[in-house]
Amino acid sequence: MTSQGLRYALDETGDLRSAFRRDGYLILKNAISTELLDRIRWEIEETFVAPAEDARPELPGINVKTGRFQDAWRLCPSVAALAGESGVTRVLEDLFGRTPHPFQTLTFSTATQQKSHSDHIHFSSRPLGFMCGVWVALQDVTEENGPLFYYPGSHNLPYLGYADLGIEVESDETEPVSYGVYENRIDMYVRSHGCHRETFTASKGDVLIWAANLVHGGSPVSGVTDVRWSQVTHYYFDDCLHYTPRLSDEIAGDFYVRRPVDICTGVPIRGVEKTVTSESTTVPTQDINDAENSLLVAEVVQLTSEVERLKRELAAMRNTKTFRYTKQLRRIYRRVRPAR
Ligand SMILES: O=C(O)CCC(=O)C(=O)O
Repeated sequence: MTSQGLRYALDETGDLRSAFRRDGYLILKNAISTELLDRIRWEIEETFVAPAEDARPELPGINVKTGRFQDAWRLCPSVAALAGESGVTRVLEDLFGRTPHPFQTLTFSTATQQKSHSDHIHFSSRPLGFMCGVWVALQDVTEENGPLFYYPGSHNLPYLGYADLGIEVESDETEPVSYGVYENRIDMYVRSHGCHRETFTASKGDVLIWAANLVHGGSPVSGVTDVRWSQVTHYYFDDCLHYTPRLSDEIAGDFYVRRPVDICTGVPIRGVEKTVTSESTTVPTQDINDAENSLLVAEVVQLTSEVERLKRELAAMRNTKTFRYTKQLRRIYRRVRPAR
């Protein structure tokens, strides 16, 4: 990142972390070199768009017609270079206190016009919040060509999944329908909690970092063209359970676990395995309690027998001639002792 971009973020917000915590997003102006941004567009065009349809490389997630190029980093090194851009990753490390790992890229040549959602529904973590998206403008974006929108502060509302919004998923086939219902309900939800939509009319090279639970999307196109080059990179952090709430039944403890890999290093992101079931969590606890209980019971038994032994000793002592004799003496002494 140019020092200009980082200075903007610091000047505008004072403290990066508190601004990110308050708003759920952070803007870094003019943070990426034009050379890298242009190279991404050129590589995508050359690799996927220019070749005849039957000569195009077959990669899942690449859709030339809709202008959506998922994980183009597999064939375009510049896409990976942006995902690992050190100026951005340094800011992420500062915000989260852990090393960020890019695990997915979405490069777009057109406005996405996606409805409201938070990334939490697609990519989440336990502990919650250790995931973020980084959006980069590969060209200037205006009010007309479908700017990114977001609801500042919405990330501070509860993390909601389908079940929390009263959406039932019956099967894989009905899931896309449920997702449409989710988009409408999450939008209604954040607005009913006082959040207001803002749009990001970005200049080429501007970066917006969003928190996992920030509700955002793409505005409709209102001008003559839907051309709008941008790239989103999704990041995870080490030592979390990485999972997909959309495909999980969290209430039943059934997590759809992901095994993400760092795009830049090829190394799996260190995850926490979800191997603990309800049985195995209760059994050791019971074992510990049982062991503690046995020790306590043994102690009580020992103390009770000690008390019994002392009682017997006392009774025996009371029966001795010495005790009876000294008892008389103690009585006399109490009567004649001098007053204090
Ligand atoms: O770029 C956009 O218009 C929206 C992107 C978005 O919502 C996403 O990638 O999650």
